[in-house]
Amino acid sequence: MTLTPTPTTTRGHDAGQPDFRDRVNTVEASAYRARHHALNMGEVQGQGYVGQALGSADMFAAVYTDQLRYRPEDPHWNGRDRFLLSTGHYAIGHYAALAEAGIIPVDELDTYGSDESRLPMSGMASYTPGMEISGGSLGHGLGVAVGMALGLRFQQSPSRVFNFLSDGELDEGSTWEAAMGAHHHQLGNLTALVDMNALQADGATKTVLGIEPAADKWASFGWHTQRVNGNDAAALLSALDTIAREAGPTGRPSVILCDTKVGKGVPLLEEREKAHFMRIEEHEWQICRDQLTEGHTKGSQA
Ligand SMILES: Cc1ncc(C[n+]2csc(CCOP(=O)(O)OP(=O)(O)O)c2C)c(N)n1
Ligand SMILES: [Mg+2]
Repeated sequence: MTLTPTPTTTRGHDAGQPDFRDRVNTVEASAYRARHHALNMGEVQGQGYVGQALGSADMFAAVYTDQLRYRPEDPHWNGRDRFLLSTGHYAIGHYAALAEAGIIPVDELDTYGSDESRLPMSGMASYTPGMEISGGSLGHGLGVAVGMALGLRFQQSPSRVFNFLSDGELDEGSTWEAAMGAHHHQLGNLTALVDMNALQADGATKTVLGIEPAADKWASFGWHTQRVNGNDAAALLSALDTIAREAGPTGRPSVILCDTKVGKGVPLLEEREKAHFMRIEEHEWQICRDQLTEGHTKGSQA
């Protein structure tokens, strides 16, 4: 299936303020295409972190289509905002967003996870344009983001830093050291987005190591904290708008805790029990695509 990415040139929260409903539509359309990209990539390997990609597609789309400043033809442009993927295994979702952003070609997604591909199954900065860090060792992304945000401020850069984390990373002490550091240095140019999908490799997050009340924890670490339905484009944009109004070189760092549904948009996968690393049978991929398309068509008509 050929899916055309949204044309991208200059974008960002200061690139003009189109009508809010238009912005929501843009996010939803991009997330829908990204979900198809993720299914197509998953099919190449027959398995993978497809549930996470489907669950977090709205988060990626909200940031990439609406907030991030970047130049698709020049991913290393010094004036870009930085998007750091802590959770290397979410690379499949990030590649879908990078294709949507025009940073990597949509056709290249077919090489996902193959030998010699620029798109390895775990995100690696040295391989992929637009991938700022290699994030497979969980719990380190926020620390790198803090250093980057501090460095950008020293350079008097207006660029912002976004860090995508998983709820499993909230079980790691290094994340909280970084959170403390961000508040200490008053990194108003730093935004963390956490995929609160309630899932980890060993089962439900609440059974591995409880992290609730997560919002209270971030707030007590001095962060501007919001918790939203991470599959609701309007809620994501409102939260991001609130932050963008206040974002600056100094001030409180911000976090958005995003409650998402693993496998979102594909009922067959939303119901899977072993959801962290899904094995999907050959005949099921088309069923997944059909369910995704059907749900989207129904949603558009509602
Ligand atoms: C430091 C570190 N410890 C353990 C792992 C092994 N690991 C890979 S994914 C994962 C689950 C982490 O939770 P989360 O990212 O919330 O899982 P998901 O929502 O993707 O199921 C673990 C423990 C790792 N990659 N890095
Ligand atoms: Mg999780």
